[in-house]
Amino acid sequence: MAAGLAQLLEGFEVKRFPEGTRTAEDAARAIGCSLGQIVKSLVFLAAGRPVVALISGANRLDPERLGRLAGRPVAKADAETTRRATGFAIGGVPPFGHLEPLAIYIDRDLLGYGVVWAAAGRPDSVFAIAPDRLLEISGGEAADLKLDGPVA
Ligand code: 5CA
Repeated sequence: MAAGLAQLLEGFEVKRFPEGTRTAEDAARAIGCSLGQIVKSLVFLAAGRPVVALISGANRLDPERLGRLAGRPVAKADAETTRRATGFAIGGVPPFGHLEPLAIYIDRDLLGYGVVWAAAGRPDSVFAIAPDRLLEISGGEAADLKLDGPVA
């Protein structure tokens, strides 16, 4: 685990599942929580700059909405760009503790849960966090980001 992330995760319980938590579905199954409680940490290039969208596992990101907030055009980052910007491989990208400080946007639906689960830097590790702490530590902006969500 990267030094920065390890420090940020002090005090949080990191759970490791040998069966893997690479996708939101894998993570929800391993943890035994709802898909909506999984935090997908998706890296996009918005106006050429890497940004992170934290999206509920039950939702899909609407690139149009992200573009309005972060700048257009919006394109999904490939594996190499994701690693270069965050320091982590797809499937293990955490919601904070990235290599460079990145703008972070948080799906408002995540705020409706008492606790959510996010990747802890590896494709087999997750940690639980209250959504208000996720907002605080990530410095992210809560927004309507899901496809077919309420009109902003
Ligand atoms: N550990 C889990 C849940 S905590 C996790 O990291 N889920 S995730 O959704 O944040 O990461 C998987 C996501 O990476 C997929 O939803 C997909 O959007 C993206 N992804 C998977 N493969 C690729 C790829 N080849 N290029 C770009 N993005 C990809």
